[in-house]
Parts: sequence; structure tokens; C-alpha cells
Amino acid sequence: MLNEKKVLFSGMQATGNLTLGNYLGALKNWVNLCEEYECFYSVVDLHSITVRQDPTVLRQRARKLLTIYIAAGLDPEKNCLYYQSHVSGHAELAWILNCFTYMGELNRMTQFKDKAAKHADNINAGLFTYPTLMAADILLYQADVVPVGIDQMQHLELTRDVAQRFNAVYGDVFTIPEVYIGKVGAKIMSLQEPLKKMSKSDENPNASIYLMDDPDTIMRKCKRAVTDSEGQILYREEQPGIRNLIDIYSACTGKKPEEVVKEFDGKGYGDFKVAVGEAVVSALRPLQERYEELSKDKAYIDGIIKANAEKANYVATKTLRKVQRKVGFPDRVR
Ligand code: ATP
Ligand code: LTN
Repeated sequence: MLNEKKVLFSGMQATGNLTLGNYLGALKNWVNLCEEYECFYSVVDLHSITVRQDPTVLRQRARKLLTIYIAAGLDPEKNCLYYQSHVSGHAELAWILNCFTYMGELNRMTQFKDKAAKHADNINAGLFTYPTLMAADILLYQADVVPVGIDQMQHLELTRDVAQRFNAVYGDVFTIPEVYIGKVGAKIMSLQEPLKKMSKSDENPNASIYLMDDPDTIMRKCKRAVTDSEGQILYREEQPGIRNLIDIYSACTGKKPEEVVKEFDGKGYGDFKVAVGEAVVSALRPLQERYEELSKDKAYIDGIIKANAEKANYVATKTLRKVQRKVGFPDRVR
């Protein structure tokens, strides 16, 4: 494939319902990147089974996530949107990379420690080697940049270390990826505990706005958002609840936090919360409408799944064959 553009790779797990945080922090920022990069966005279902999943629910969620990618504005003609499980190269490269990753490195991963503590009854080897699968995702496509949240930095550092280690032995096989942190909405906080990030696995449904929440629910959650007793709408650390609402309003309307502070000078929290609710409803409406339409069009989505899996497979296989040759596996007889 002749292409001058740099390559970008990212992915999301199909676990839980996507939140406004996932949208403002990741998806929304991905939409325009295809002008500058050759983009691959995977629904990383292999990663999902590192914690126990109900098969029917996982399948539904994976399809929903892929549809949300499109509904959020990722054009499937310009971005490769596919299921990780449809490209066997991910698992094959992950195995090879496992043999170039040290136990000590994996032991240091904070996500592993957190998830192991959360799922103490199922600390499986997949959970431990999760980062080498993530490294395989990225390196298979020779990605130059990887847009992720700050929480994934440690995995990206490991990816770079493993790639450099491999290259040091076999020559320039892998592109060394750079992390790419989005400009706005980088960290949307919980509406109930504004010092914690908004997360799809939060047990309190009022803490997160889900992408498919209806307008009344969104408004109710915004009105109930935890604030403070200062009574002034200012963008400062001492008022994390208000600061988060300013961030949300600002990410949804495109206005800068300073402009938002000016706009609501002298107004009460009640009025501001209603305005935030309205801004979120308007920001999500096009996505929700598009999602409704798309989810009815089975043939269209199926077509995208098939075509994009083929494209991803083509690119992935190229890297995989090269790696297999380098490590000394016998050539295939044609
Ligand atoms: P979980 O709660 O299951 O750990 P999550 O909501 O944190 O999930 P991930 O699947 O880990 O979501 O992340 C998907 C993408 O969304 C990542 O790039 C991540 O950095 C981004 N993201 C997640 N939560 C937020 C948030 N509150 N603000 C901004 N970006 C976020
Ligand atoms: N671990 C990431 C999801 C993920 C990913 C990737 C992100 C899996 N493979 C490759 C970027 C590139 C997460 O939990 N958000």
C-alpha cells in the first residue's frame, strides 16, 4: 500500500457502556485525525476476555462499539474500523512479543495491579500479559502515533521498550510509536466524586453520563452533579466539581474555560447546571440519531466489518510475516 501518511492506531474495549469521558477524551478527538494519519481503530475484544464476560453481551457490546465509532463521525472509508478478533495476527505477534518481555516489566504495570486486586478470583495469565497484546496491536500496523489517555502511558512505554529491544536484535523491524494526548476533554471527572475520573465501570449510575442517555436523564445527572458551597463559577482547583462542569461545557461547545467563566459571571449553580445539561444533550444528539439509523442497517455495518477486517489483515500480515522470518520460523511453501 503506497501511502505517505503516518500511521495511527488506537482501540477501546467493549466492556461497559461508553461515557461522556470516553467520547470527549477519545472518540471526539479521533474524528479529524484521518486527514493527517492513516488511522486504525480496533474494538479490542481479545483484551476484553482478560476479565470474565458473558458471550452474548460481549458480542452485542462489540458491535455497538463499532457502530458508535461510525456514529461519532469516524468515516469507515477513511478509517479502518475492525474487531481485533478478526485479525489473527494480533494474537500471533503477541506470542512472539511475550518472548521479548520480562516478567519484571509486566509486574510493574499499575493497571495489572489494579485489575488483579479487583478480580482477585481470576488473576489469569492473559491479564498479566495484556500489555504485550497491546504492544502487538500497535506494532503490527507500524503505528507512528497512538492517541490514548494518560492512564495508558505506562503500556505505551513498555511497547516502545519491547520494540526497541526487538529492533536491537533483528534490525529495524518495528516503528517506535509516540503517544498522542488529545487537547481537550483529556480527563472528564465523575459527576459524583469530581476527584475521580468518569469511568464506565463506576457503580454509581449518577457518576457518569452514558452516550446513549436520553435528554431527561442527562439533565437530571447534571442537576445532581456534586459541586461546593463557594457559590461562584470559577475555573480553579479548589472547586473540582464546577471545574469539571466547565470542562464539559467547554468541550461540548468549543468555548474556552475563560469564556465560560465570563459567560456565567454572577449566575447561580442551578442555571449553570441546566446550561451544561443542554450543551451535553446537543453534543450527543447527532451521535445518538446516527446510531439509531445505523443500528437498523445490518447489511451496511456487516459490509464495513468485512471490508475493514480484510484491510487490517492485509497490513497486519505484512508485518507478521516479516517478524516470523526475522525470528527464524520456516518460510511458507506456496
Ligand atoms: P474502565 O472504567 O472499564 O476502566 P474507561 O471508561 O476508563 O474504562 P477505557 O476503555 O479504559 O475507558 O478507555 C477508552 C479511552 O477513553 C481511552 O483512550 C481513555 O484514555 C479514554 N477515557 C476514559 N475515561 C476518560 C475520562 N474520564 N476522560 C477522558 N478520557 C477518558
Ligand atoms: N488498553 C487500552 C485499550 C487498547 C489500546 C490498544 C489503546 C488495547 N490495545 C492499542 C491503544 C492502542 C485501554 O484500556 N484503554
